[in-house]
Amino acid sequence: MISNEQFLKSLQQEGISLFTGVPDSLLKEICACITASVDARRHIITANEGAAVALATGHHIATGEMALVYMQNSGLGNTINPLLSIADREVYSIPMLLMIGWRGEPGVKDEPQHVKQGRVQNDLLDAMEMPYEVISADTRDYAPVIRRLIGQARDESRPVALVVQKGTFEKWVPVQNEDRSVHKPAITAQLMPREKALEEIVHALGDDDVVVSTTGMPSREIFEIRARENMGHHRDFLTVGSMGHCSQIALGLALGQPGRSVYCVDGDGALIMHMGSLAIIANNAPANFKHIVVNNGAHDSVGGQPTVGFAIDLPAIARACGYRDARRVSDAGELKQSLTWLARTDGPVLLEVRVAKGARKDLGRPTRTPAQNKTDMMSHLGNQTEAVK
Ligand SMILES: Cc1ncc(C[n+]2csc(CCOP(=O)(O)OP(=O)(O)O)c2C)c(N)n1
Repeated sequence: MISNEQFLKSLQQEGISLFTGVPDSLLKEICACITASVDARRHIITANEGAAVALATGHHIATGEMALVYMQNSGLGNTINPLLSIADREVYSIPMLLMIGWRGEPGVKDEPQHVKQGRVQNDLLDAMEMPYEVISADTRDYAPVIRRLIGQARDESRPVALVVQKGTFEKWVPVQNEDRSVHKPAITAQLMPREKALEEIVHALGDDDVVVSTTGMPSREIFEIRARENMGHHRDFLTVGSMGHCSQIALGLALGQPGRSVYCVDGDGALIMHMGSLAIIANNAPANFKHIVVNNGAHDSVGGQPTVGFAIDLPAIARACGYRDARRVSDAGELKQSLTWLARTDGPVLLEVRVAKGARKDLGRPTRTPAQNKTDMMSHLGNQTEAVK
């Protein structure tokens, strides 16, 4: 395995002077090392991966230097437009190093939403004419790989990519008092666990209400709560991929099913990733749209890296976009009362629930496939759909 500190040092020695991106579970050790070791002004977790490519572009124009843009391969889609229409050699020709976590690599067991992405990833890079190299835990001599890639980025003034296989980096153990980031992890100890908040939310739902929940652990927890309580899974659309888009899936449902309440259970990282969707929801103003943001100030599902979730006023943002009303709660008593308020108030309406970071170690994964999940919900809504085994 590769030492995080040594790897970071190699990047810095080759001239990387800004670190940016959206975290990934497969890169969580190196991301944690960067967070702790690099000054916060030189490490910026962006709203989405495309924004990181744009930030790297601005950094190069301002300094003549190069940034590292890290992401899970799910984020590659968010980068295609800025890569091809800004950074590409045929446009502004901007050097940068992408570091891509290879989820769903063929032959490595992974969740359904990662399988195809992992299979087509290198073809996508080829189609973009992106030079790339792959490293793994066995790549002893990674320094020449970094040198070669960064050299090519600089000489040809273009983006290049480093693809990282699962298990490449050593476990990163923080040295006390070493954290140089100003994005200190949010203090969440006194807040309720996310799973407890989700339990309250599920209990408050009516039989006809449906849920569209966000990518990562919140959906896994909702699945387990429904299983534990024998409630069935047909009322919940668990958005396993497409981080940041669950609110627009919920908008589609709310507009198409005006007779029932649609609860969008969002994450702070996901909502911030495509925050413009709030304005579109408000403008369409479905009275049955109930937005709950479970805010732990972190990308908890991929390692707990900080978001700006606790630094912004989400209810004020929702109101400014045109939501009819919005509230914040941070304890279980307030949550119960506010869920009654949410059920009774015409939407679009938003409830921010501040919760603690962290999840159960033994949290499982949905046992219904995404296709079964869709069919279950469509049948529940009385819609024809193709049969799924
Ligand atoms: C486009 C994209 N980028 C990155 C990821 C990897 N990813 C999955 S869940 C997640 C964090 C979500 O954070 P948040 O919405 O705050 O929910 P939490 O996990 O904290 O409950 C990330 C970064 C992804 N699935 N898709």
